[in-house]
Amino acid sequence: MAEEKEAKSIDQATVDMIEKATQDGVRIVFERAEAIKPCPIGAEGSCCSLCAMGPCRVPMPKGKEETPEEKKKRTGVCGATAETIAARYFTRKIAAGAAAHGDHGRRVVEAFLLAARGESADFQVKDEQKLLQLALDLGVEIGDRSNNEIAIDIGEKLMEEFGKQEGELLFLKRAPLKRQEIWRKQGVAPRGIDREVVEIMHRTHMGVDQDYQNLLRQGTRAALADGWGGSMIATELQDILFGTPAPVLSQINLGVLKEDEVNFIIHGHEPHLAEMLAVAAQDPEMIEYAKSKGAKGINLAGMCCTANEILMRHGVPIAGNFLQQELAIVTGAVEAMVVDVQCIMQGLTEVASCYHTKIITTDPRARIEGATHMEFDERNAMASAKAILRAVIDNYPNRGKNVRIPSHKTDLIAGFSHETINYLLGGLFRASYRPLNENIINGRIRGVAGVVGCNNVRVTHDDIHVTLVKELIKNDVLVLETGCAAMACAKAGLMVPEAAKEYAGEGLASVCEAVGIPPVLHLGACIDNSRILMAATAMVKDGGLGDDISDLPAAGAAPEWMSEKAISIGEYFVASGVYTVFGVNWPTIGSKEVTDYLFKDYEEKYGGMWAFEPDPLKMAQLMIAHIDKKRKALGIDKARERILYDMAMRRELEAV
Ligand code: SF4
Ligand code: MSK
Repeated sequence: MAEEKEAKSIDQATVDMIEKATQDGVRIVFERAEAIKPCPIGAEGSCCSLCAMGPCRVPMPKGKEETPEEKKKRTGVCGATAETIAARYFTRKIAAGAAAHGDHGRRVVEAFLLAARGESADFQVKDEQKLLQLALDLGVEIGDRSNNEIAIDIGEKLMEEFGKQEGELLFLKRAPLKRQEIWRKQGVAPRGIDREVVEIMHRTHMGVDQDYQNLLRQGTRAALADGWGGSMIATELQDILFGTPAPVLSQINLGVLKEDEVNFIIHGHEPHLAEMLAVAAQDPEMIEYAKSKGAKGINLAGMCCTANEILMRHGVPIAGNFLQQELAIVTGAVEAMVVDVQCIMQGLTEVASCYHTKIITTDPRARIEGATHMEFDERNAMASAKAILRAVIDNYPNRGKNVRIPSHKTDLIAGFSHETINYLLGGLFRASYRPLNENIINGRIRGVAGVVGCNNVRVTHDDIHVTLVKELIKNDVLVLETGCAAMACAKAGLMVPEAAKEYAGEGLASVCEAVGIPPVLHLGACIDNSRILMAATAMVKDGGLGDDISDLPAAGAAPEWMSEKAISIGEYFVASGVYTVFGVNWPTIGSKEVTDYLFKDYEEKYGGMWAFEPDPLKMAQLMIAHIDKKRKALGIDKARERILYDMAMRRELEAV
C-alpha cells in the first residue's frame, strides 16, 4: 500500500488556498519545502561554517554506538569537537533571537522618547496608570511632573539598558528573589542587552570559547537579556504608548478578507505603523478615497505578530499565521501587504507578481528585492501611514477576476494582558492572582502551560499546536498563548468561552465558566512572552505555590517552532525555571553531551530544562507529568487525585 502523504494543514482555508495556488501555477512555501529537504547534518547542529577551512561536518554516526576512539576523531579541521560545534550553533541562534527582540525593543524606546519629547505628535501616552507603575518600579520621580516628563526619564533609563556594560538589567528585580539568586550564582544575570549578544558573536568566532558549558552559559545570559530585557521593555512601553490590552472580540482566518473592499494586510512585528494604519483606515477621508476607486470600504487585517499587536489593542481581525502569508495573496483579493521586520518570507514578492498585490516594505532595516519601499516616518506617523494607505487604495482597480476568498473565519477573544488576567480572576477592586492560585491548589486547574511559537512547513500546519492544546485543556491545564501558536488555536475555536464546555476538563471548565474566559488565553505577540514571565512571577508572589517560578505546576512548549527567536524564548523560559518542550526537530542532537546538558543538567542549575518531542500527545503527557511532579512537591496532589477519579468515571460513563 502506498504510504499516506502527510496533510499540509488541518486548516481548511489553508488547504483550499494551497489548491488554488497549484491551479494558478504559483510556487508557494509548501511546494518549495518539497523541493528542498532539510540538510540532516545542519539540522542536528553538526555543521560548522565559521571559518574558510570548513565548512566541517561532524554528524553523529547513525545506527551504531560510537566508540571513544571514533568520537575523538569526530572534529572539525581546527579540532573543534561535536560538542563545541553544536553549542556554538545553538548559542548563535540565541544571539539572533535575542538581537531581533532587542532591536524591536530599542525601536519602541525610540518611538516612546519621540512621543514624550513632543517630536511625534501622533504618538502619546495612552496608559497613564502603567506609566506611573513603571516609574515606581524604576525609581523615576513622579511628584507633580507631567506624564511626558516622567516618560522621558523612563525612556532614557530603559534606553541605557541596551548599551549598559556592567551591573544587571533593571527588570531582573521583578523576578522572584530566589530566581534572582539563581541567576547570580550561575553567573548569567545579564549586564546589557547588546553586550550579551555581541559577546556571543565573539565567543563563537573561530578559536575562542571551546567549552560547551561555558558557551551555553553565555547563551543563557543573552536569552535572559531578551526575556527580562528587550522583550519586556518592548511590551511595557508599547502598552503605555498604545494601550494595555483588555478582552476584545474579533475574527481570524482568510475569510476575514472582503470581496468588495480594499483589503490590505499588515505583516511583521512592530506595532508603530500598524497602530497608525488602524486609525487611518477609519478616517472618513480615506474611506471616501477608497469609494472613489470603486470599493465599498477599507478592510485592514493582520498577519503574524503585527496582527497580534493590533488584534490585542483594536480588535483588528487576523488573516492568518506564518504559513498563510503567501496564501492571503493567492486569494487574489489583497491590494497590498505592508511589512516591517521578521518572519516575512522573501517568496512573497514572487507570489505577488502572479496577482495584482503590492508588497510594501516600510523599514530601512528590511528591504526586499521586487517590493515597493515606502519608509515609515515616526515623526510624521499619520501622514506617513496615510501615504502608504493611499498607495494601497490606488491598487484596488487593478484587482483581477481570479479571486477566491475562503469562507472560513472563527470568532476569538483576545486581549489577555497579565494585568487583565489579574482583574478577571481577582475582580476590579481586589485584582490579584489569588483566585487562580486557589483553583490550582484545590485542583480544579491542574496547572498552567505557555504554548507559543511559529508554524513550520516540516509538520502539518497548525496540527501540533491544536492537538497539544486540546489535550492540555482536556486535562485541566489552563493554556496561555502568544504568536502563531495563539492563531492556530483561535482558528480551531479554542479562544471563545464556549470552548471550555466543549473541550476543557471538568475542573478547568468550571473555572472558565464562572469567570467567563476561554480555556486558552491569547496574551499577544512573540515579544509578549514577557507577559507570561510576569504572570508566573505574580503567581509566585501571591503565595501558596512555592517561592520560585520553578516551583509552579507549569510548563512551556513551542510545538511548531522555526525561528531563532523561539530558541531564545525557550532558553529564557528554561533559565527562568520553566520545563520547556520543543517539537519539529532539535538543533543539538549531533552532540549527546550538549543535549543531555540542556535536557537534564539544566534542571539542577536552573530548576527548568529543555525537552524535545515531536508528537503532540506525547508532548502533552510530558508537560502534564511535569505539572503533576510539581503539584506533588507542593503537597497539593491529593485534591487533584479526587477530581481525576471523577473525570475517569465520567469518561467511562460516556463511553458506554
Ligand atoms: Fe571547521 Fe573549525 Fe573552521 Fe568550524 S571553525 S569551519 S570546525 S575549521
Ligand atoms: S510571528 S516568530 S512565525 S510565532 Fe512572531 Fe509567528 Fe514565530 Fe514569527
